[in-house]
Amino acid sequence: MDRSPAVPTPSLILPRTREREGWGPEPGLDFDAIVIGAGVSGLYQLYRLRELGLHVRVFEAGSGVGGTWYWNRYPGARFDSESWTYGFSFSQELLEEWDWEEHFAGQPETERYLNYVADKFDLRRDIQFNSRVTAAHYQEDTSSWEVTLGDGRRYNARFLITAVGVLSAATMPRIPGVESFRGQSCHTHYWPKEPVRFEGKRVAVIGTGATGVQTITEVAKTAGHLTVFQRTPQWCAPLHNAKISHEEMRRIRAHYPEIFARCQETYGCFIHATDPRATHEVTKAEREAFWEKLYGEPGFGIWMGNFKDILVDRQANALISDFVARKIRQRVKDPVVAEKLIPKNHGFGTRRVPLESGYYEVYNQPNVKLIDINETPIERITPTGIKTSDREYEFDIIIYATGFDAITGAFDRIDIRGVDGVSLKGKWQDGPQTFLGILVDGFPNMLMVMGPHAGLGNFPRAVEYTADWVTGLIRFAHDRSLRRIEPTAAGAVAWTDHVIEASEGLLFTEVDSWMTGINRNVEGKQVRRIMRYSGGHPAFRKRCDAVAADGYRELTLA
Ligand code: NA7
Repeated sequence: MDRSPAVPTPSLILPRTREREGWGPEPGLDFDAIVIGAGVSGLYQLYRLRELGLHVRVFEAGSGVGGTWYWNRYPGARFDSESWTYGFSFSQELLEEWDWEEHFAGQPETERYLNYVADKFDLRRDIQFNSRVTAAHYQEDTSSWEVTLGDGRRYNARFLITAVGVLSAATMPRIPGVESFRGQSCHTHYWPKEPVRFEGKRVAVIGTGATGVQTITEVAKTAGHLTVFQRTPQWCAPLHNAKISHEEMRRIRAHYPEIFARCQETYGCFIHATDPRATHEVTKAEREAFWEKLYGEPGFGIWMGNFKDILVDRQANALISDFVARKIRQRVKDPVVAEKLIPKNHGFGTRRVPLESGYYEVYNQPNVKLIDINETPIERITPTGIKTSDREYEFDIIIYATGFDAITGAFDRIDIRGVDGVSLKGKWQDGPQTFLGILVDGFPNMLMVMGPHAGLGNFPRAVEYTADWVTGLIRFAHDRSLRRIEPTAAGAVAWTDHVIEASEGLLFTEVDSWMTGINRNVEGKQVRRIMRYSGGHPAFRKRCDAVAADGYRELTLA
Protein backbone atom coordinates (compact mmCIF):
# COMPACT_ATOMS: atom_id res chain seq x y z
CA MET A 1 0.00 0.00 0.00
CA ASP A 2 1.39 3.40 -0.90
CA ARG A 3 1.34 6.19 1.58
CA SER A 4 2.17 9.88 1.67
CA PRO A 5 5.79 10.86 2.15
CA ALA A 6 7.07 10.78 5.72
CA VAL A 7 6.55 14.50 6.19
CA PRO A 8 3.51 15.75 4.26
CA THR A 9 3.55 19.32 3.01
CA PRO A 10 0.69 21.67 2.26
CA SER A 11 1.62 21.60 -1.41
CA LEU A 12 1.04 17.88 -1.54
CA ILE A 13 -2.64 17.44 -2.26
CA LEU A 14 -2.56 14.26 -4.23
CA PRO A 15 -5.49 12.04 -5.03
CA ARG A 16 -5.70 8.60 -3.50
CA THR A 17 -6.67 6.84 -6.71
CA ARG A 18 -4.00 5.77 -9.14
CA GLU A 19 -5.55 6.82 -12.44
CA ARG A 20 -7.95 9.73 -12.30
CA GLU A 21 -10.70 10.22 -14.83
CA GLY A 22 -10.77 13.07 -17.28
CA TRP A 23 -7.05 13.42 -17.99
CA GLY A 24 -5.24 12.69 -21.17
CA PRO A 25 -3.38 14.74 -23.72
CA GLU A 26 -5.34 17.51 -25.34
CA PRO A 27 -5.98 17.22 -29.07
CA GLY A 28 -2.82 18.14 -30.93
CA LEU A 29 -0.54 17.20 -28.01
CA ASP A 30 1.29 13.90 -27.71
CA PHE A 31 1.51 13.96 -23.91
CA ASP A 32 0.42 15.96 -20.90
CA ALA A 33 3.99 16.05 -19.67
CA ILE A 34 7.43 15.16 -20.95
CA VAL A 35 10.08 14.37 -18.36
CA ILE A 36 13.76 14.47 -19.37
CA GLY A 37 15.75 11.82 -17.51
CA ALA A 38 14.99 8.52 -15.75
CA GLY A 39 17.26 8.92 -12.74
CA VAL A 40 16.11 9.30 -9.15
CA SER A 41 14.20 12.52 -9.99
CA GLY A 42 12.65 11.38 -13.25
CA LEU A 43 11.46 8.04 -11.86
CA TYR A 44 9.75 9.63 -8.90
CA GLN A 45 8.26 12.46 -10.97
CA LEU A 46 6.84 9.92 -13.40
CA TYR A 47 5.31 7.95 -10.53
CA ARG A 48 3.62 11.05 -9.12
CA LEU A 49 2.34 12.41 -12.44
CA ARG A 50 1.00 9.05 -13.45
CA GLU A 51 -0.73 8.77 -10.09
CA LEU A 52 -2.38 12.04 -11.00
CA GLY A 53 -3.64 10.40 -14.17
CA LEU A 54 -1.42 12.26 -16.60
CA HIS A 55 -0.23 10.86 -19.89
CA VAL A 56 3.55 11.12 -19.46
CA ARG A 57 6.60 10.20 -21.51
CA VAL A 58 10.09 10.08 -20.03
CA PHE A 59 13.00 10.39 -22.44
CA GLU A 60 16.21 8.83 -21.19
CA ALA A 61 19.58 8.88 -22.98
CA GLY A 62 20.78 5.66 -21.36
CA SER A 63 19.54 2.15 -22.04
CA GLY A 64 18.40 1.68 -18.44
CA VAL A 65 17.06 3.57 -15.44
CA GLY A 66 19.17 5.13 -12.71
CA GLY A 67 20.78 8.30 -14.09
CA THR A 68 23.87 8.86 -11.97
CA TRP A 69 23.71 5.23 -10.83
CA TYR A 70 23.31 3.97 -14.37
CA TRP A 71 26.26 5.89 -15.83
CA ASN A 72 28.85 6.08 -13.04
CA ARG A 73 29.89 2.43 -12.82
CA TYR A 74 33.58 3.19 -12.30
CA PRO A 75 35.52 1.04 -9.80
CA GLY A 76 34.68 2.02 -6.23
CA ALA A 77 31.57 4.11 -7.05
CA ARG A 78 29.36 4.26 -3.97
CA PHE A 79 27.14 6.42 -1.75
CA ASP A 80 28.50 8.90 0.71
CA SER A 81 24.97 9.19 2.18
CA GLU A 82 23.71 6.38 4.41
CA SER A 83 21.79 4.00 2.12
CA TRP A 84 18.82 3.89 4.50
CA THR A 85 18.47 7.69 4.30
CA TYR A 86 18.89 7.74 0.52
CA GLY A 87 16.14 5.36 -0.63
CA PHE A 88 12.68 6.63 -1.56
CA SER A 89 10.37 7.22 1.40
CA PHE A 90 7.05 7.45 -0.44
CA SER A 91 6.00 3.82 -0.41
CA GLN A 92 5.68 1.84 2.82
CA GLU A 93 5.59 -1.33 0.77
CA LEU A 94 8.92 -0.48 -0.86
CA LEU A 95 10.43 0.30 2.54
CA GLU A 96 9.21 -3.07 3.79
CA GLU A 97 10.54 -4.98 0.81
CA TRP A 98 14.00 -3.54 0.20
CA ASP A 99 16.94 -4.64 2.36
CA TRP A 100 20.08 -2.52 2.01
CA GLU A 101 23.24 -4.63 2.07
CA GLU A 102 25.69 -1.94 3.13
CA HIS A 103 25.44 1.29 5.11
CA PHE A 104 26.91 3.04 2.06
CA ALA A 105 25.78 1.08 -0.99
CA GLY A 106 28.01 0.59 -4.00
CA GLN A 107 26.85 1.51 -7.51
CA PRO A 108 25.72 -2.04 -8.42
CA GLU A 109 23.41 -2.24 -5.39
CA THR A 110 21.96 1.22 -6.04
CA GLU A 111 21.39 0.47 -9.71
CA ARG A 112 19.62 -2.75 -8.65
CA TYR A 113 17.48 -0.75 -6.21
CA LEU A 114 16.39 1.77 -8.85
CA ASN A 115 15.57 -1.05 -11.26
CA TYR A 116 13.54 -2.69 -8.52
CA VAL A 117 11.61 0.58 -8.05
CA ALA A 118 11.03 0.90 -11.81
CA ASP A 119 9.70 -2.67 -11.97
CA LYS A 120 7.64 -2.52 -8.82
CA PHE A 121 5.76 0.57 -9.98
CA ASP A 122 5.70 -0.50 -13.61
CA LEU A 123 7.45 2.71 -14.65
CA ARG A 124 9.22 1.39 -17.75
CA ARG A 125 6.13 1.44 -19.94
CA ASP A 126 6.31 5.27 -20.01
CA ILE A 127 10.08 5.53 -20.42
CA GLN A 128 11.68 5.72 -23.85
CA PHE A 129 15.32 4.64 -23.53
CA ASN A 130 18.25 5.48 -25.82
CA SER A 131 16.56 8.80 -26.46
CA ARG A 132 18.66 11.88 -25.85
CA VAL A 133 16.76 15.15 -25.89
CA THR A 134 18.66 17.67 -27.99
CA ALA A 135 16.17 20.54 -28.12
CA ALA A 136 13.04 21.77 -26.34
CA HIS A 137 11.20 24.77 -27.75
CA TYR A 138 8.20 26.51 -26.21
CA GLN A 139 5.28 26.96 -28.62
CA GLU A 140 3.39 30.14 -27.78
CA ASP A 141 0.30 29.35 -29.90
CA THR A 142 -0.45 26.10 -28.08
CA SER A 143 1.23 26.85 -24.71
CA SER A 144 3.18 23.64 -25.07
CA TRP A 145 6.72 22.35 -25.47
CA GLU A 146 8.10 20.63 -28.53
CA VAL A 147 10.93 18.27 -27.71
CA THR A 148 13.40 16.96 -30.31
CA LEU A 149 15.43 13.78 -29.87
CA GLY A 150 18.88 13.00 -31.22
CA ASP A 151 17.38 11.00 -34.08
CA GLY A 152 15.18 13.93 -35.13
CA ARG A 153 11.87 12.62 -33.77
CA ARG A 154 9.67 15.29 -32.19
CA TYR A 155 7.01 15.18 -29.49
CA ASN A 156 4.97 17.82 -27.75
CA ALA A 157 3.38 18.20 -24.34
CA ARG A 158 1.80 20.85 -22.13
CA PHE A 159 4.50 20.55 -19.46
CA LEU A 160 8.23 20.02 -19.74
CA ILE A 161 9.89 18.67 -16.62
CA THR A 162 13.65 18.58 -16.47
CA ALA A 163 15.05 15.80 -14.28
CA VAL A 164 18.48 16.00 -15.87
CA GLY A 165 20.61 15.70 -12.74
CA VAL A 166 23.12 17.98 -11.10
CA LEU A 167 26.26 16.11 -12.13
CA SER A 168 25.45 14.49 -15.45
CA ALA A 169 27.36 16.50 -18.08
CA ALA A 170 30.82 14.94 -17.85
CA THR A 171 33.83 16.97 -18.97
CA MET A 172 37.13 15.83 -20.39
CA PRO A 173 40.25 17.85 -19.62
CA ARG A 174 41.42 20.35 -22.18
CA ILE A 175 44.79 18.68 -22.66
CA PRO A 176 46.22 18.31 -26.17
CA GLY A 177 46.53 14.81 -27.57
CA VAL A 178 43.68 13.10 -25.68
CA GLU A 179 42.48 11.47 -28.92
CA SER A 180 45.97 10.21 -29.78
CA PHE A 181 46.32 7.73 -26.89
CA ARG A 182 46.49 4.15 -28.20
CA GLY A 183 45.76 2.33 -24.92
CA GLN A 184 42.43 2.11 -23.11
CA SER A 185 41.02 5.37 -21.75
CA CYS A 186 37.73 6.42 -20.24
CA HIS A 187 36.01 9.16 -18.28
CA THR A 188 34.67 7.69 -15.03
CA HIS A 189 31.13 8.78 -15.91
CA TYR A 190 31.14 6.70 -19.11
CA TRP A 191 32.68 3.60 -17.54
CA PRO A 192 31.92 0.47 -19.61
CA LYS A 193 29.51 -2.20 -18.39
CA GLU A 194 32.12 -4.92 -19.03
CA PRO A 195 34.67 -5.34 -16.22
CA VAL A 196 38.06 -3.65 -16.75
CA ARG A 197 41.05 -5.52 -15.31
CA PHE A 198 44.04 -3.67 -13.90
CA GLU A 199 46.32 -6.58 -12.93
CA GLY A 200 49.80 -5.99 -14.29
CA LYS A 201 48.66 -2.78 -16.03
CA ARG A 202 50.24 0.67 -15.86
CA VAL A 203 47.32 2.91 -14.96
CA ALA A 204 47.00 6.72 -14.75
CA VAL A 205 44.22 8.60 -12.98
CA ILE A 206 43.77 12.32 -13.68
CA GLY A 207 41.59 14.06 -11.09
CA THR A 208 41.24 13.72 -7.34
CA GLY A 209 37.66 14.81 -6.58
CA ALA A 210 35.17 12.52 -4.84
CA THR A 211 35.17 10.27 -7.92
CA GLY A 212 38.95 10.20 -8.27
CA VAL A 213 39.37 9.33 -4.59
CA GLN A 214 37.02 6.33 -4.88
CA THR A 215 38.54 5.20 -8.17
CA ILE A 216 42.16 5.51 -7.00
CA THR A 217 41.49 3.54 -3.81
CA GLU A 218 39.93 0.67 -5.75
CA VAL A 219 42.32 0.59 -8.72
CA ALA A 220 45.38 0.66 -6.43
CA LYS A 221 44.29 -2.74 -5.04
CA THR A 222 45.11 -4.58 -8.26
CA ALA A 223 47.00 -2.30 -10.67
CA GLY A 224 50.54 -3.23 -11.63
CA HIS A 225 51.40 0.45 -11.18
CA LEU A 226 49.16 3.44 -10.58
CA THR A 227 50.16 7.07 -11.18
CA VAL A 228 47.84 9.76 -9.81
CA PHE A 229 47.93 13.20 -11.44
CA GLN A 230 46.68 15.68 -8.84
CA ARG A 231 45.92 19.36 -9.44
CA THR A 232 44.10 20.16 -6.19
CA PRO A 233 44.22 17.88 -3.13
CA GLN A 234 40.99 17.34 -1.18
CA TRP A 235 40.08 17.26 2.48
CA CYS A 236 38.90 13.66 2.60
CA ALA A 237 37.47 11.94 5.68
CA PRO A 238 36.85 8.26 6.45
CA LEU A 239 33.59 6.69 5.25
CA HIS A 240 33.61 3.76 7.73
CA ASN A 241 31.34 1.61 5.59
CA ALA A 242 30.02 -1.73 6.91
CA LYS A 243 27.61 -4.49 5.95
CA ILE A 244 24.09 -4.27 7.36
CA SER A 245 23.04 -7.37 9.29
CA HIS A 246 19.45 -8.67 9.24
CA GLU A 247 18.99 -7.49 12.80
CA GLU A 248 20.29 -4.01 11.92
CA MET A 249 18.02 -3.82 8.88
CA ARG A 250 15.06 -4.78 11.05
CA ARG A 251 15.92 -1.94 13.45
CA ILE A 252 16.40 0.55 10.60
CA ARG A 253 13.05 -0.43 9.12
CA ALA A 254 11.31 0.06 12.45
CA HIS A 255 12.80 3.55 12.65
CA TYR A 256 12.19 4.77 9.09
CA PRO A 257 9.63 7.40 10.17
CA GLU A 258 12.10 8.96 12.63
CA ILE A 259 14.98 8.68 10.14
CA PHE A 260 13.10 10.52 7.38
CA ALA A 261 11.69 13.07 9.81
CA ARG A 262 15.21 13.86 11.02
CA CYS A 263 16.47 14.23 7.45
CA GLN A 264 13.73 16.82 6.89
CA GLU A 265 15.00 18.86 9.82
CA THR A 266 18.67 19.07 8.84
CA TYR A 267 20.38 21.60 6.59
CA GLY A 268 21.35 19.15 3.85
CA CYS A 269 18.69 16.45 4.43
CA PHE A 270 21.39 14.17 5.81
CA ILE A 271 20.99 12.23 9.03
CA HIS A 272 23.75 14.44 10.51
CA ALA A 273 22.61 17.66 12.16
CA THR A 274 24.90 20.63 12.80
CA ASP A 275 26.18 20.80 16.38
CA PRO A 276 24.69 23.92 18.00
CA ARG A 277 28.01 24.85 19.67
CA ALA A 278 30.63 27.15 18.20
CA THR A 279 34.21 25.87 18.03
CA HIS A 280 35.48 28.36 20.61
CA GLU A 281 32.74 27.61 23.12
CA VAL A 282 34.49 24.40 24.14
CA THR A 283 37.97 23.74 25.51
CA LYS A 284 40.76 22.56 23.26
CA ALA A 285 40.56 19.09 24.82
CA GLU A 286 36.79 18.88 24.26
CA ARG A 287 37.19 20.08 20.70
CA GLU A 288 39.83 17.49 19.90
CA ALA A 289 37.77 14.72 21.53
CA PHE A 290 34.70 15.74 19.52
CA TRP A 291 36.65 15.76 16.25
CA GLU A 292 38.26 12.40 17.06
CA LYS A 293 34.76 11.01 17.59
CA LEU A 294 33.49 12.46 14.30
CA TYR A 295 36.56 11.20 12.42
CA GLY A 296 35.87 7.72 13.79
CA GLU A 297 32.17 7.69 12.82
CA PRO A 298 30.57 6.76 9.48
CA GLY A 299 29.45 9.27 6.92
CA PHE A 300 29.30 13.03 6.64
CA GLY A 301 29.13 13.75 10.39
CA ILE A 302 32.51 15.47 10.33
CA TRP A 303 31.21 17.84 7.63
CA MET A 304 27.49 18.17 8.35
CA GLY A 305 27.43 17.39 12.08
CA ASN A 306 30.36 19.56 13.10
CA PHE A 307 30.39 22.79 15.14
CA LYS A 308 28.04 25.38 13.67
CA ASP A 309 30.80 27.83 12.70
CA ILE A 310 33.35 25.69 10.82
CA LEU A 311 32.00 26.69 7.41
CA VAL A 312 31.60 30.40 8.17
CA ASP A 313 34.33 31.36 10.62
CA ARG A 314 37.87 31.46 9.28
CA GLN A 315 39.51 30.68 12.61
CA ALA A 316 37.20 27.76 13.33
CA ASN A 317 37.76 26.48 9.82
CA ALA A 318 41.55 26.76 10.24
CA LEU A 319 41.34 24.65 13.41
CA ILE A 320 39.34 21.80 11.86
CA SER A 321 41.57 21.96 8.77
CA ASP A 322 44.59 21.61 11.02
CA PHE A 323 42.98 18.58 12.72
CA VAL A 324 42.37 16.82 9.40
CA ALA A 325 45.87 17.77 8.14
CA ARG A 326 47.34 16.04 11.19
CA LYS A 327 45.35 12.93 10.35
CA ILE A 328 46.72 12.95 6.79
CA ARG A 329 50.29 13.32 8.12
CA GLN A 330 49.71 10.38 10.48
CA ARG A 331 48.36 8.17 7.74
CA VAL A 332 50.84 8.90 4.93
CA LYS A 333 54.35 7.63 5.70
CA ASP A 334 56.35 9.85 3.34
CA PRO A 335 56.14 13.41 4.73
CA VAL A 336 56.74 14.96 1.31
CA VAL A 337 53.81 13.02 -0.18
CA ALA A 338 51.66 13.85 2.88
CA GLU A 339 52.24 17.60 2.37
CA LYS A 340 51.22 17.26 -1.28
CA LEU A 341 47.95 15.63 -0.18
CA ILE A 342 47.05 18.46 2.21
CA PRO A 343 45.03 21.26 0.57
CA LYS A 344 46.62 24.69 0.89
CA ASN A 345 44.19 26.84 -1.12
CA HIS A 346 40.92 26.04 0.64
CA GLY A 347 39.77 25.01 4.09
CA PHE A 348 38.09 21.82 5.22
CA GLY A 349 34.51 21.45 3.99
CA THR A 350 34.58 24.44 1.64
CA ARG A 351 34.50 21.98 -1.24
CA ARG A 352 32.51 18.76 -1.26
CA VAL A 353 34.28 16.43 1.22
CA PRO A 354 35.14 13.11 -0.44
CA LEU A 355 34.61 10.19 1.92
CA GLU A 356 37.27 7.51 1.65
CA SER A 357 38.07 3.96 2.63
CA GLY A 358 41.84 3.75 2.89
CA TYR A 359 42.61 6.49 0.35
CA TYR A 360 45.61 7.96 2.15
CA GLU A 361 47.19 4.54 2.81
CA VAL A 362 47.21 3.94 -0.95
CA TYR A 363 50.14 6.36 -1.14
CA ASN A 364 52.16 4.09 1.18
CA GLN A 365 51.99 1.30 -1.43
CA PRO A 366 55.07 0.71 -3.60
CA ASN A 367 52.90 0.48 -6.75
CA VAL A 368 51.41 4.00 -6.37
CA LYS A 369 52.98 7.35 -7.28
CA LEU A 370 51.53 10.84 -6.77
CA ILE A 371 52.36 13.57 -9.28
CA ASP A 372 51.54 17.15 -8.32
CA ILE A 373 50.83 18.74 -11.69
CA ASN A 374 51.29 22.20 -10.26
CA GLU A 375 55.00 21.32 -10.00
CA THR A 376 55.23 19.43 -13.27
CA PRO A 377 52.22 20.31 -15.47
CA ILE A 378 50.81 17.86 -17.99
CA GLU A 379 51.85 19.07 -21.42
CA ARG A 380 50.06 16.53 -23.55
CA ILE A 381 48.61 13.05 -23.82
CA THR A 382 50.81 11.02 -26.16
CA PRO A 383 50.01 7.82 -28.08
CA THR A 384 51.73 5.86 -25.29
CA GLY A 385 51.00 7.87 -22.17
CA ILE A 386 51.33 11.30 -20.58
CA LYS A 387 54.05 13.91 -21.03
CA THR A 388 54.61 16.32 -18.15
CA SER A 389 57.08 19.22 -18.08
CA ASP A 390 59.82 16.95 -16.72
CA ARG A 391 59.32 13.51 -18.25
CA GLU A 392 57.22 11.12 -20.29
CA TYR A 393 55.16 8.33 -18.66
CA GLU A 394 53.94 5.20 -20.42
CA PHE A 395 50.49 3.80 -19.58
CA ASP A 396 48.18 0.98 -20.62
CA ILE A 397 45.08 2.71 -19.21
CA ILE A 398 44.26 6.41 -18.60
CA ILE A 399 41.26 7.17 -16.37
CA TYR A 400 39.80 10.67 -16.54
CA ALA A 401 38.14 11.47 -13.19
CA THR A 402 37.83 15.07 -14.29
CA GLY A 403 34.30 15.84 -13.19
CA PHE A 404 31.29 17.58 -14.61
CA ASP A 405 29.97 20.78 -16.06
CA ALA A 406 27.86 20.88 -12.93
CA ILE A 407 24.29 22.02 -12.32
CA THR A 408 23.71 24.04 -15.52
CA GLY A 409 25.82 21.85 -17.83
CA ALA A 410 23.07 19.35 -18.60
CA PHE A 411 20.71 22.25 -19.44
CA ASP A 412 23.33 23.94 -21.64
CA ARG A 413 23.67 20.76 -23.69
CA ILE A 414 20.00 20.95 -24.71
CA ASP A 415 18.85 23.78 -26.98
CA ILE A 416 16.11 25.03 -24.62
CA ARG A 417 14.18 28.02 -25.94
CA GLY A 418 11.35 29.85 -24.24
CA VAL A 419 9.07 32.70 -25.31
CA ASP A 420 10.28 34.51 -28.47
CA GLY A 421 12.96 31.84 -28.98
CA VAL A 422 15.08 33.10 -26.07
CA SER A 423 17.75 30.54 -25.20
CA LEU A 424 18.05 29.33 -21.61
CA LYS A 425 21.80 29.00 -21.98
CA GLY A 426 22.00 32.65 -23.00
CA LYS A 427 19.69 33.75 -20.20
CA TRP A 428 21.89 31.97 -17.65
CA GLN A 429 25.21 33.08 -19.12
CA ASP A 430 26.12 35.14 -16.04
CA GLY A 431 24.52 32.71 -13.62
CA PRO A 432 21.16 31.01 -13.25
CA GLN A 433 18.00 32.99 -12.60
CA THR A 434 15.07 31.00 -11.28
CA PHE A 435 12.01 31.16 -9.09
CA LEU A 436 12.45 28.65 -6.24
CA GLY A 437 14.93 26.75 -8.41
CA ILE A 438 11.89 25.21 -10.10
CA LEU A 439 10.58 27.78 -12.60
CA VAL A 440 12.15 30.29 -14.98
CA ASP A 441 10.46 33.46 -16.22
CA GLY A 442 10.08 33.44 -20.00
CA PHE A 443 9.95 29.62 -19.98
CA PRO A 444 6.29 28.87 -19.19
CA ASN A 445 5.27 25.34 -18.20
CA MET A 446 8.89 24.27 -17.75
CA LEU A 447 9.49 22.83 -14.28
CA MET A 448 12.87 21.75 -12.96
CA VAL A 449 13.37 18.99 -10.42
CA MET A 450 16.78 19.70 -8.85
CA GLY A 451 17.79 22.43 -11.25
CA PRO A 452 20.03 25.36 -10.37
CA HIS A 453 19.22 27.13 -7.08
CA ALA A 454 17.97 23.90 -5.54
CA GLY A 455 19.64 23.01 -2.27
CA LEU A 456 22.30 20.32 -2.58
CA GLY A 457 22.60 17.47 -0.09
CA ASN A 458 20.95 14.09 0.32
CA PHE A 459 19.46 14.08 -3.16
CA PRO A 460 16.35 11.84 -2.97
CA ARG A 461 15.03 13.65 0.09
CA ALA A 462 15.04 16.92 -1.86
CA VAL A 463 13.77 15.19 -5.01
CA GLU A 464 10.69 13.82 -3.27
CA TYR A 465 9.77 17.25 -1.94
CA THR A 466 10.36 19.08 -5.22
CA ALA A 467 8.59 16.52 -7.41
CA ASP A 468 5.62 16.61 -5.02
CA TRP A 469 5.57 20.41 -5.26
CA VAL A 470 5.71 20.24 -9.07
CA THR A 471 2.89 17.67 -9.03
CA GLY A 472 0.81 19.88 -6.74
CA LEU A 473 1.23 22.83 -9.12
CA ILE A 474 0.31 20.76 -12.18
CA ARG A 475 -2.74 19.42 -10.44
CA PHE A 476 -3.73 22.95 -9.45
CA ALA A 477 -3.38 24.05 -13.08
CA HIS A 478 -5.36 21.13 -14.41
CA ASP A 479 -8.21 21.54 -11.92
CA ARG A 480 -8.61 25.15 -13.07
CA SER A 481 -8.05 24.44 -16.77
CA LEU A 482 -4.96 26.66 -16.76
CA ARG A 483 -2.73 26.34 -19.81
CA ARG A 484 0.19 28.54 -18.93
CA ILE A 485 2.21 28.76 -15.71
CA GLU A 486 5.08 31.19 -15.40
CA PRO A 487 6.89 33.04 -12.64
CA THR A 488 6.92 36.82 -12.84
CA ALA A 489 10.22 38.47 -13.73
CA ALA A 490 10.09 40.31 -10.39
CA GLY A 491 9.55 37.01 -8.54
CA ALA A 492 12.54 35.42 -10.27
CA VAL A 493 14.75 38.43 -9.49
CA ALA A 494 13.67 38.40 -5.85
CA TRP A 495 14.36 34.66 -5.47
CA THR A 496 17.70 34.89 -7.27
CA ASP A 497 18.71 37.82 -5.03
CA HIS A 498 17.71 35.75 -2.00
CA VAL A 499 19.81 32.81 -3.21
CA ILE A 500 22.82 35.11 -3.63
CA GLU A 501 22.23 36.68 -0.22
CA ALA A 502 22.01 33.24 1.43
CA SER A 503 25.45 32.34 0.07
CA GLU A 504 27.14 35.42 1.50
CA GLY A 505 29.46 34.78 4.42
CA LEU A 506 29.83 31.08 3.61
CA LEU A 507 33.45 30.12 3.08
CA PHE A 508 32.55 27.79 0.21
CA THR A 509 31.39 30.81 -1.82
CA GLU A 510 35.00 32.04 -1.94
CA VAL A 511 36.40 28.79 -3.30
CA ASP A 512 36.59 27.48 -6.87
CA SER A 513 34.65 24.24 -7.24
CA TRP A 514 31.81 22.74 -9.19
CA MET A 515 29.50 24.08 -6.47
CA THR A 516 30.47 27.64 -7.41
CA GLY A 517 30.11 26.92 -11.12
CA ILE A 518 33.80 26.66 -11.96
CA ASN A 519 34.97 24.22 -14.60
CA ARG A 520 38.26 25.13 -16.22
CA ASN A 521 37.52 22.66 -19.02
CA VAL A 522 34.40 24.51 -20.17
CA GLU A 523 34.37 27.81 -22.05
CA GLY A 524 32.65 30.54 -20.03
CA LYS A 525 32.75 28.67 -16.69
CA GLN A 526 35.77 30.36 -15.16
CA VAL A 527 33.91 32.94 -13.07
CA ARG A 528 32.26 31.95 -9.80
CA ARG A 529 28.46 32.03 -9.80
CA ILE A 530 25.90 31.18 -7.18
CA MET A 531 24.52 27.89 -8.38
CA ARG A 532 22.74 26.41 -5.38
CA TYR A 533 20.48 27.56 -2.57
CA SER A 534 22.45 27.55 0.65
CA GLY A 535 19.74 28.62 3.06
CA GLY A 536 19.10 24.98 3.94
CA HIS A 537 16.31 22.59 3.00
CA PRO A 538 13.91 23.48 5.84
CA ALA A 539 13.94 27.16 4.78
CA PHE A 540 13.56 26.14 1.11
CA ARG A 541 10.52 24.00 1.85
CA LYS A 542 8.96 26.70 4.02
CA ARG A 543 9.16 29.18 1.13
CA CYS A 544 7.79 26.70 -1.43
CA ASP A 545 4.99 25.67 0.93
CA ALA A 546 3.99 29.30 1.39
CA VAL A 547 3.76 29.82 -2.39
CA ALA A 548 1.51 26.76 -2.72
CA ALA A 549 -0.61 27.60 0.32
CA ASP A 550 -1.23 31.04 -1.17
CA GLY A 551 -2.72 29.44 -4.29
CA TYR A 552 0.42 30.12 -6.36
CA ARG A 553 -0.56 33.78 -6.55
CA GLU A 554 3.08 34.72 -7.03
CA LEU A 555 2.96 33.03 -10.44
CA THR A 556 1.31 34.26 -13.61
CA LEU A 557 -1.42 31.75 -14.38
CA ALA A 558 -3.52 31.81 -17.53
P1 NA7 B 1 35.16 17.01 -9.23
O1 NA7 B 1 34.93 17.05 -7.77
O2 NA7 B 1 34.81 18.22 -10.02
O3 NA7 B 1 36.68 16.62 -9.45
C1 NA7 B 1 37.30 16.68 -10.71
C2 NA7 B 1 38.77 16.49 -10.52
O4 NA7 B 1 39.42 16.52 -11.78
C3 NA7 B 1 39.40 17.59 -9.67
O5 NA7 B 1 40.41 17.03 -8.90
C4 NA7 B 1 39.97 18.51 -10.74
O6 NA7 B 1 41.01 19.34 -10.29
C5 NA7 B 1 40.46 17.50 -11.74
N1 NA7 B 1 40.66 18.05 -13.07
C6 NA7 B 1 39.71 18.57 -13.89
N2 NA7 B 1 40.30 18.98 -15.04
C7 NA7 B 1 41.61 18.69 -14.93
C8 NA7 B 1 42.70 18.89 -15.78
N3 NA7 B 1 42.56 19.47 -16.98
N4 NA7 B 1 43.92 18.49 -15.36
C9 NA7 B 1 44.05 17.91 -14.14
N5 NA7 B 1 43.05 17.71 -13.29
C10 NA7 B 1 41.84 18.11 -13.68
O7 NA7 B 1 34.35 15.80 -9.90
P2 NA7 B 1 34.07 14.36 -9.31
O8 NA7 B 1 33.54 13.53 -10.41
O9 NA7 B 1 35.22 13.86 -8.54
O10 NA7 B 1 32.95 14.61 -8.26
C11 NA7 B 1 31.76 15.27 -8.61
C12 NA7 B 1 30.75 15.06 -7.56
O11 NA7 B 1 30.08 13.80 -7.82
C13 NA7 B 1 31.21 14.91 -6.19
O12 NA7 B 1 31.51 16.07 -5.54
C14 NA7 B 1 30.10 14.13 -5.54
O13 NA7 B 1 29.09 14.99 -5.09
C15 NA7 B 1 29.61 13.25 -6.61
P3 NA7 B 1 40.68 20.80 -9.65
O14 NA7 B 1 40.06 20.50 -8.32
O15 NA7 B 1 39.70 21.46 -10.60
O16 NA7 B 1 41.97 21.48 -9.59
